[in-house]
Amino acid sequence: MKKRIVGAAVAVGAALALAPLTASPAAAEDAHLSICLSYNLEGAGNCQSAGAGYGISNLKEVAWGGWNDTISSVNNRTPYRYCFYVDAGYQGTSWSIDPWQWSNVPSYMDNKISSLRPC
Ligand SMILES: [Ca+2]
Repeated sequence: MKKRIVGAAVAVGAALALAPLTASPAAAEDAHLSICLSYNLEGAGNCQSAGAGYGISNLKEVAWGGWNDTISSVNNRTPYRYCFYVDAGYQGTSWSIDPWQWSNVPSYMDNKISSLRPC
């Protein structure tokens, strides 16, 4: 009985010791990277963040969905090129921004973006 308890404690200790090693530094860093979407020009005011590497197929369906058709500038703080579309489902007229760049949304896309994804 005593031997089994000791064995279990060792197993738990080993699992805890391994946990930090399984998360790669790159993955941990990615969690802090994001696309910052602003409804003002030049990133002024509040922005909403989309996680690095993820797409949003319909801005109406996210918690901050009131931002559909409102985005006027974008700050891409990720290593991914991102494409933006005037329609949900990555459809319609599109525009892209390179990694680590920020830009005002071009006039033909201003206040029209409804979806975005790495591309
Ligand atoms: Ca739209």
